[in-house]
Amino acid sequence: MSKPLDPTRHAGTDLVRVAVPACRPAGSEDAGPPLDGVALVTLDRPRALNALSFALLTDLGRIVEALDADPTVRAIVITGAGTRAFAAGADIGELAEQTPDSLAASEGFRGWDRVAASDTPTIAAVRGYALGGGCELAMACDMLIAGSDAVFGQPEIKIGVIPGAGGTQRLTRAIGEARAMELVLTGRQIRADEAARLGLVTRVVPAEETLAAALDLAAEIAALPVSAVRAAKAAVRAAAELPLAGGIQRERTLFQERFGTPDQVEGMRAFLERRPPSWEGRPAPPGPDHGPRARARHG
Ligand code: CO8
Repeated sequence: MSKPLDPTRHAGTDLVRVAVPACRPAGSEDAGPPLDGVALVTLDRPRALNALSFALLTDLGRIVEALDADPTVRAIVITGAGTRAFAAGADIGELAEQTPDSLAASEGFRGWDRVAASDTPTIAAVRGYALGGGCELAMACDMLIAGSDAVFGQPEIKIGVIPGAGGTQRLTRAIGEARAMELVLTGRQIRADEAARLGLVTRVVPAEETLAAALDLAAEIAALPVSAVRAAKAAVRAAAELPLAGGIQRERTLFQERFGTPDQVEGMRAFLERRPPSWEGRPAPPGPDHGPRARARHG
């Protein structure tokens, strides 16, 4: 059994580690100070290639829920311990014991669902295998940074089942029906470069830079006004969930709702006054090189 999560301290468990604020990995070119607003969640069963046991999935769901409710957390990176795998799928030893009824009653699916439901932006940092439920977890994140050693696939067909945590739906939306059909019906694994060509990943980076690249992306997002980031995420997500007219209407509503918010008022005023913005709940960043105008002026 894993240790219970202390949501007030984001303590993590034996199976899912948490760091808030996250630090760039030791040995990175620029390790630097902790990354304000960035949480790092690490699936921690490296000897089983971070296979997603029911206990791990329960911990993951609770941890992401607690992070998502914490206003100081503005971006979440999810990765796997070690270099061999993000996660090689749901735990097949446990799955082998299941029945239709036990799965229908299972809380396990909540792990994936909670990540997908997060209002806080999520980024998967994938090295090695992201297979089955591992690929589905990476796809449940908003962005996906792949190391050059990453391998993706939905191999469930080879063990007599099908993807069961969103794979048939998210893969199809990400890469199109014909390509998803081939991968799901054959269980073929694809390497990072092919995944990038198909549009499954945000970016491929050298393997050893994967986590740092994901954390840097998270820090870039965490520096922006959180209310606008959440609205932007909701609008992009609507594209996958609504027909075009409904999605455009959702975007329009979210856009209009920005007006009169402290971040909209401050962001536009700061632009016009040629000074760095001071986002809600946070002090203005030091120095003259902040804000869209400053950036434009300094190239
Ligand atoms: N489950 C449990 N244990 C695993 C898993 C897994 N998915 N994957 C790897 N392991 C374990 C191995 O059993 C092995 O343990 P041990 O050393 O104790 O024998 C250890 O990890 C290392 O694995 P290998 O020795 O197999 O390493 P290789 O380098 O030879 O192979 C592979 C690596 C190719 C990744 C191989 O391990 C493999 O094919 N793994 C299974 C991949 C797979 O089929 N994944 C899909 C699982 S089904 C699924 O994800 C459904 C999701 C929806 C479920 C919803 C439930 C609520």
